[in-house]
Amino acid sequence: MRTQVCIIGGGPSGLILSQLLHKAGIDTVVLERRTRDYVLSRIRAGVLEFGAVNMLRKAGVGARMDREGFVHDGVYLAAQNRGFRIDFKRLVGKQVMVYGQTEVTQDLYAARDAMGGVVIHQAEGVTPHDLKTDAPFVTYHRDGAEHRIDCDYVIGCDGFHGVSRTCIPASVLNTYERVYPFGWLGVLSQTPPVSDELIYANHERGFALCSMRNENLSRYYLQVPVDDPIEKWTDAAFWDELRRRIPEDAAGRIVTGAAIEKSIAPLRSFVAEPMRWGRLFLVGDAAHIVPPTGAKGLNLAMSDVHYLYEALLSRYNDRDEAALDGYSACALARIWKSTRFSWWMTTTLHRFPDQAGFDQRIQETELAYLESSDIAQAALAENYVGLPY
Ligand code: FAS
Ligand code: PHB
Repeated sequence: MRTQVCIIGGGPSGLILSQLLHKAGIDTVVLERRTRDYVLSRIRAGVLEFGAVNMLRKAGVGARMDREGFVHDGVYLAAQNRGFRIDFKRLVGKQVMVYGQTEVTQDLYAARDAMGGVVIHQAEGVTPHDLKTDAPFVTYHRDGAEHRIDCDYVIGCDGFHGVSRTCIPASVLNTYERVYPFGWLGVLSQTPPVSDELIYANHERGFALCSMRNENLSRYYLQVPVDDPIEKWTDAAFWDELRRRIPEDAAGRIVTGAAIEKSIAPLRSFVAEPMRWGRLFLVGDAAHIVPPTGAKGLNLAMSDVHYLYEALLSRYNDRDEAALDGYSACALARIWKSTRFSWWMTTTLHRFPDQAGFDQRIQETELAYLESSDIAQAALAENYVGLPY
């Protein structure tokens, strides 16, 4: 088989890149290791920056999001049993969209099907070859046979544990990492959200986040030891701890219910440089991971796609490779700014194991300063709604 752009990974970044290129007349094939059902069973991000919203609309995939998503003008921060609101719309004139990554991925798959896009599932042992030549190819196994795809470019949209980043020689690749000494226990419950907008709560017992998916589907997170056995967190234990960490008025409104999904995820900041090796380009989690505190993971994948899509368009339409040559530096500039914001949100809102009373007071003062200063709030708002592409 031959295609112009071979994309490894059928998550949100691989799918939207394939969709955008297809709409521009550029041929792609997506190779996904898992079944579609498995990919769609993952519960992940919940907040879309306005840039990501525009990307989905541009890809012709925004209709259900615009119908069913929730536009949020702001967010609440809380500490010491009281909260205050950051008004994005008033401060920076922008908003965010609350619409789950699962829905985004579902909509992208539907759009690929509608356009006859080629997404090959259960592609095992995907291996890029000859990346430093002008005739790269990718091999994979499926149905007991080996297959080969010749292409112009290979795009690694295969996430943190994918194969593409490993194709960049260790002598060339630089990685930067911070592993946080805690995890997030996430719970999905068919209960009405406790608040009309998200609540990020700092508490001496640990961080809590109240989010949602729709008017009867709530998403909550608690900071917990990353090695906690999930069995320790019965529904009752979860709801009791959540009530302790958020302001009493919100705790009093919580409607509890059975968890329909419960999992503990580790938190890390990770950036790999460069995001290109010959004809291989890295996108999304294949190149970077942020702690979900800033709601940036999926949104950074979207801005990577924006830069790479525009660069491939220049190459194929105008035979101009300058933007491809500049992709890595351009994407990394925005990635590091979002990495900084996600690190700041995480270090300000979480309780660290070795944290002294002084550190807790500094965190509370950081939030008190935010509450008192429109300038400080505007800085948070411009990062949360998404820095310009
Ligand atoms: P993805 O990991 O989504 O997709 C990569 C795809 O490549 C997968 O389908 C995988 O099966 C496939 N693949 C991997 N190796 C392959 C191989 N060798 N061959 C073929 N296919 C291969 N972000 C937020 O903004 N907010 C959140 O709350 C949030 N919560 C998260 C919770 C968890 C548990 C995790 C893991 C991530 C979370 N994220 C969150 C980040 C997440 O949303 C990512 O940023 C987003 O999925 C990035 O999309 P992709 O880059 O497409 O990578
Ligand atoms: C979510 O709704 O899953 C969510 C929202 C905001 C975050 C992280 C996760 O910062």
